[in-house]
Amino acid sequence: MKNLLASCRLYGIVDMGYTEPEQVAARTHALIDGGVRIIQLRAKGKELPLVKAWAIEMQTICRERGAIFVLNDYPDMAAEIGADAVHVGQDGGSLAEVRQIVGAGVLVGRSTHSLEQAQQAKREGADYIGFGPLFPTGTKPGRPSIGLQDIAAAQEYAGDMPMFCIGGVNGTTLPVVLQAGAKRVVIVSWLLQQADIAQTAKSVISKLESC
Ligand code: TZP
Repeated sequence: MKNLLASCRLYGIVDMGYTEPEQVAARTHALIDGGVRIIQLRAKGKELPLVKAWAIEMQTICRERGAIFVLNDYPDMAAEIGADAVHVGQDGGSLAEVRQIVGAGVLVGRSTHSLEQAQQAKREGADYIGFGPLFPTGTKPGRPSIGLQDIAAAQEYAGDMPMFCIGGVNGTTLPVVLQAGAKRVVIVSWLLQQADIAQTAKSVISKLESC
């Protein structure tokens, strides 16, 4: 699983703020068709039985098709349904506590919003980090953007811990994000709003792999 994670350049999120329940499976398939091999369910503010049902749906597809399924926020549920990975925010407790809940075989990712937080997550042994939001984004309203200036330093500190730049990444901003030193990105709203998610993901991955 760690080798597969290391090979991932584009991280996809099925965000239920942009996705109807009946689109969960099709969007998971479309991301995988487009070459995305790490896919998160993000279902902020949704009822837990619904989150669990979507998580099982996505985990089943990801397992069949060789992608990593990440559940955002709920380590207990991640353990219960056998998710490949869990992603926690800065308020999600220590990574040691999260690992205690999910067990050794489950990848643990952490959101970071500064160079210091990225360094802390690496010291805590995160399997990967998100780094951002680089730009203001409606997907995380109210969260101040951190800009591009710390990407290179964070990337260097991260070493072989995959670091995914996130927040306002789209077809227009991708070139400057890459110029700033990003190697991996998460794209949420822009990707989900494309008419052809798979084709768009393919084109983003080819840009990421050519730099
Ligand atoms: N964490 C930092 S920014 C963000 C999250 C979950 C949202 C990114 O969404 P988008 O739509 O790609 O800007």
